[in-house]
Amino acid sequence: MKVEIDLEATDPQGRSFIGWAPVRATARLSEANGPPGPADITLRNGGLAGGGRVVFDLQRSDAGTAELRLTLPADGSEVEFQVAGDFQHPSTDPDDAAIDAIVPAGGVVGRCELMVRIRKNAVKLTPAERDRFLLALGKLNDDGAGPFQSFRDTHVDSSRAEAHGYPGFPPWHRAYLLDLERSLQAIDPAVALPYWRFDEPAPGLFAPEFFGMPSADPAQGDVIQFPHGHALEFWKTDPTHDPIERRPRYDIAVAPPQSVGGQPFVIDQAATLALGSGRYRGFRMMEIAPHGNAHTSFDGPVNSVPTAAKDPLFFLLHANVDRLWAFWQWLNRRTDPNDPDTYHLSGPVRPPNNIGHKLDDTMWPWNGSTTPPRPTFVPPRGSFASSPITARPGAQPTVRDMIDYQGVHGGAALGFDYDDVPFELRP
Ligand SMILES: [Cu+2]
Repeated sequence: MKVEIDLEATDPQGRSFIGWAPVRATARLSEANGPPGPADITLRNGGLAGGGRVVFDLQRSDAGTAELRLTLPADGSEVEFQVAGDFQHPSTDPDDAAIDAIVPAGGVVGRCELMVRIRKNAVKLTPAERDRFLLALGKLNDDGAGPFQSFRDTHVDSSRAEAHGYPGFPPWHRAYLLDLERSLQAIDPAVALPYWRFDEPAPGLFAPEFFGMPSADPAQGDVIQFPHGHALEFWKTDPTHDPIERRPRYDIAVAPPQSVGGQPFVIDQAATLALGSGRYRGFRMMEIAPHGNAHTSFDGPVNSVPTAAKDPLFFLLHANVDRLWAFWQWLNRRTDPNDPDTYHLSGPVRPPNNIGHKLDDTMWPWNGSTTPPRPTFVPPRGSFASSPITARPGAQPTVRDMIDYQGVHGGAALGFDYDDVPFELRP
C-alpha cells in the first residue's frame, strides 16, 4: 500500500512551506495492494528530532493534534485534511519537518517532507539560518547592481506620506517587508526575514559574522567592518559607492534606552502592546516610540526616512515593528478589518496626504500610480511579488489585504508567521 500526501502550499519544484496557519492538504491511496476496500491510516509528525513539527485537523482550526486518523477510499480518491506548524516548533533547516502516513501495523506507507518556515528573533537563529539569510540578502544586493536597488528606491522622501505619519504606516510596511521577503525566497526559499528585538540586548546581531560594527575608533568613520568572505562584504547602498555606515548611539551590550529626557524612547514590548488600550487609533502611535527612536538609536542612513532602507538593518528593525503589530492583533483580537479598533483612519479626511491609508486603498508602488502627491515614478520591480504557496495578497494589495495576515476570518494566509505569535481562531 502507498499513500500520496499533497499540500496546497507547494511550489513548482515540489517544496512545501507552512507557518502556524493551517493549509489544505490531501491524502490518497496511490497503490492499493493491501486487502480490498478502504484503508485506515494515521497521519503523524515524521520530522527530524529538533526540527519543525506539524499538527493536523479535519477542519481549519487552531486545535490541531499530533495525530489524525483517516480512512482512504479504495478507488484512490482524495481525503482532505488541514496541516499547520506546531506553535513554537519551527523548522531550522529545509525539509526537517514531515508528515508520515502510518498503517495500523506501524509501517510508514507515505511521507511528505516540508518546512515550517517562520520569522524568528535574529539572535536565536542557528549559524546556518543566519548565513542562508545573509547570502540571500547579499545576492539580492549583488554589489549594488541587484534588485535590492528597487527596494532601496521605494522607501524614499517622495513616498514618505504614502507610508508614514498616518494609519497606513503598519500595513504599508507589512507589505514592503513581505515583498522583500518573497524576493529573498526566490533566491533561497528556506529564508524567512528575522527580526531585531530592539528592546533586548542583541550583541549577537551586531557581531562581525552578522550585521557587524564600525571601527571602535569613531575617527575611523562608521563603515561597517565585515570580515573577509562575509556575504555583505561588498554590499553597496548605491550602485557605485557607499558601503554600509552605521554606529550605535547606545551600548550594544544592553538595549537602547526606554526613555530619554523623561520622554518615551525605545519603549519595551509590554509598554508598546499597552499603547492605545487595545485600540488601533492609539496603538499606531508606536510609529514614534519605539519605532522612530529605534531608527535614531544609530548614526548613519538608517536614522532617516529617505535613506533608512539602504541599510539592511532596516528590514530587521521593521520586522520587529510588524511583529509587535501582529502580537498586538493576536492579544486584542484585532484581525477583522471592519472593526474600527482593528483599523481606523482617524481624524478628518485630509487629502491628499492620506492617499493610500484608507482601508480599501491600493498602495504605492504596487498599484503603479504615479499621480502626485504620490511619487512620479514606480521602482522597476513593479507589482507585488507573488508567492508559490499562497495567492494572497495579489499584485496590487490594499490596506485591508495586510490586516488579517493569517486568514483568521477565512481565505488564505499571506504566508508568514512570527515565532511568538500563534494562529488562533476566536469568537
Ligand atoms: Cu522605520
